Amino acid sequence: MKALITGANGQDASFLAELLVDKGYEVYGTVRRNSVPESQTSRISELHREKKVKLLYADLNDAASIENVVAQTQPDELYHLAAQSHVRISFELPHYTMQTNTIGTLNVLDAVRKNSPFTRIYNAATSEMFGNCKDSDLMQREHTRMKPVSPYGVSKLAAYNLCNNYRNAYDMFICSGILFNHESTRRGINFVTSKIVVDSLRVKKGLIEYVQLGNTQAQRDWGHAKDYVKAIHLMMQQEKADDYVVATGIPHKVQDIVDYVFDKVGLSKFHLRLDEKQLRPEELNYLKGDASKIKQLGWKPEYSLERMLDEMIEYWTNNIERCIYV
Ligand code: G4F
Repeated sequence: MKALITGANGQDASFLAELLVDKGYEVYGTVRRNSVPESQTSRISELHREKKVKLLYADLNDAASIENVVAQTQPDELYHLAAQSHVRISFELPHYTMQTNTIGTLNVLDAVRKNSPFTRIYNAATSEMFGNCKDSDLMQREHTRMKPVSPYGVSKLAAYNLCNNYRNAYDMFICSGILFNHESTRRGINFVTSKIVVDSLRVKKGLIEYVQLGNTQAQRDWGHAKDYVKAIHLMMQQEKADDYVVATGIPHKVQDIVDYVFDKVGLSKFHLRLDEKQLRPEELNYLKGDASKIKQLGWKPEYSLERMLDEMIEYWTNNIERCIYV
């Protein structure tokens, strides 16, 4: 089996590449040119060095480059994970976010349709598409109404709709995973879980005075990226393409993460400050996903939130010096 992963250096892509290599796949991945080349491969350097993942330059905003990699590799499975994935930054870069996430996905769909129509496609959709909609039991599932509250969410919903349209119109195999928040030691440090862990350790070391956050009352359904890439692979092995929610079903406040990490690291509530810059013009307040559909295929998450946070605290305790300020 041959797989192509767009955005090979992302958190999910790096775990997925490891999973696919373990399963005996020939794995290709796209990377964008970066003036700091080590940033292009930081999360997959080992797989790259050992030539277990072959890297190709491509950019979602350059349709010809996407077409080239699809035509060149003709993969059995294409995992489309590349995106501008930061919600708050999407308010600062709305055009770029729409272009990359929506038109970029269209570029992938067209490249496959024209050059490799039997390739199965996975599309990285997201719980951010729901916005503040929920069902009467306060959960989100595949058919919950979607009304996003960020340019990121809008861009992903448009891409999701394009995927469903291409699946029906051209009889293509396209699955979307509606993934709720998922973290790990490889999570970027400008996402809230990593930021809380890293900045708490910096406070403890006397490098900064406070952990500065935006809205700590928002609730998210956090899982582990390693568990979620197994769900991604599983949905791609089904006879029929479909869309699946991937979540734990357990919501927590951002404040709960702060309390847990502060307790573990040994900080008090006086080390937390509000950073107004981190408040979003419109906020998604509450996420709680119902993953019954993917669970019927045999998926279940293995990590608890606490185990994941412990893993992140341990990793960053040992690697804090390597962490660049953002
Ligand atoms: O960690 P976050 O930035 O994740 P967010 O916005 O929920 O998005 C992540 O999950 C989505 C799935 O639902 C993905 F589609 C998306 O690509 C991304 O992976 O923020 C989580 C919560 C938000 O409510 C935010 O307002 O934490 C709150 N928050 C409070 N202070 C903060 C901060 N978020 C960040 N990044 N930085 C803060 O200082």
